[in-house]
Amino acid sequence: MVAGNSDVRPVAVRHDASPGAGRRRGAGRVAGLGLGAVALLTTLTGCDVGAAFGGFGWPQGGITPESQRMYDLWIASCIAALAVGVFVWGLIFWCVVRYRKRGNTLPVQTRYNLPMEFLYTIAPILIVSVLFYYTAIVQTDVNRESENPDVTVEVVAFKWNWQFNYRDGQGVEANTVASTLGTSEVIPVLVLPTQRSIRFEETSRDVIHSFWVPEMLFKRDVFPGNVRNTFEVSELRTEGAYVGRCAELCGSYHAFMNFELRVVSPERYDQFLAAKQDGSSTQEALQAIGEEPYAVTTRPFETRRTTSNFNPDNAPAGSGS
Ligand SMILES: [Cu+2]
Repeated sequence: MVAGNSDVRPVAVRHDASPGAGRRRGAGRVAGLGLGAVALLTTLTGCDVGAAFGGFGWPQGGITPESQRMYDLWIASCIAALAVGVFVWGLIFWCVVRYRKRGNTLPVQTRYNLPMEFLYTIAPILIVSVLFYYTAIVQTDVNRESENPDVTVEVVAFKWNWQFNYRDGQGVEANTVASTLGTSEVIPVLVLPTQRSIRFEETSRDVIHSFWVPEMLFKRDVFPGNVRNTFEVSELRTEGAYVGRCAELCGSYHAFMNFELRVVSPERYDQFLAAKQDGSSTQEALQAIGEEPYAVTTRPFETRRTTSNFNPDNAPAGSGS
């Protein structure tokens, strides 16, 4: 239809001389001021905006500075996306109203408007570049490891539990000074202090697991073999008990592979470690510093497998139908 219409003029037509141009320029200025004000307001009250909208789906209540930085990045990205979204929705509705069909005359065609095409090619690239820039900064920050962390703990994962080794240094060469081993009866409790930087060094005895404490808003895979995944938190801010989980499907009891992170004051952490080194069990050492001896956020899993319900006929392996 368009091709056959001799009235089509593939050039942009300037409206500056039309009677309504002044009014439109004024409206544009008001809209621009409004957008600027909204942007300024959201920048100034960024944190409150995040809280008001439930973190835009991001979990709140992270207990490390790293989790706070990731949260801030998410909130800022959401606000930026919403600002772009509101602007685009505004343009769409404005066009729908302003250029609604009024007759059979073909509207002004604005193809090959180079400045416009340049703008909507450059603008997304700029937006993505800014997002990439801040993402790279936060990611580098979260992955940063210090020369000499205050505490180093070796996380050993196996089907289907955890062992936590408190180390006297970094790397495989360091020695374990105290250890906590999880069993089917007792959930392993990882005791760590506030106000100190903590390095986690991960290794697996069998398959790939993943060390995850939801309140740290961070998880990292635990690999078997000689790959030693590490990460660090610059501090744990809030004392308390936090459930930890395996976040990598690792077999039948993956869902029950829980542990507990118990964050205590640095003084009580030192007392706990001293008690462990003196030969106390983790439960005795926890009791010695006035903590609950057993996990309070999760409990040992019940396998519910006996010969009567799992393999009632006592059929030997390989004889299944
Ligand atoms: Cu696992």
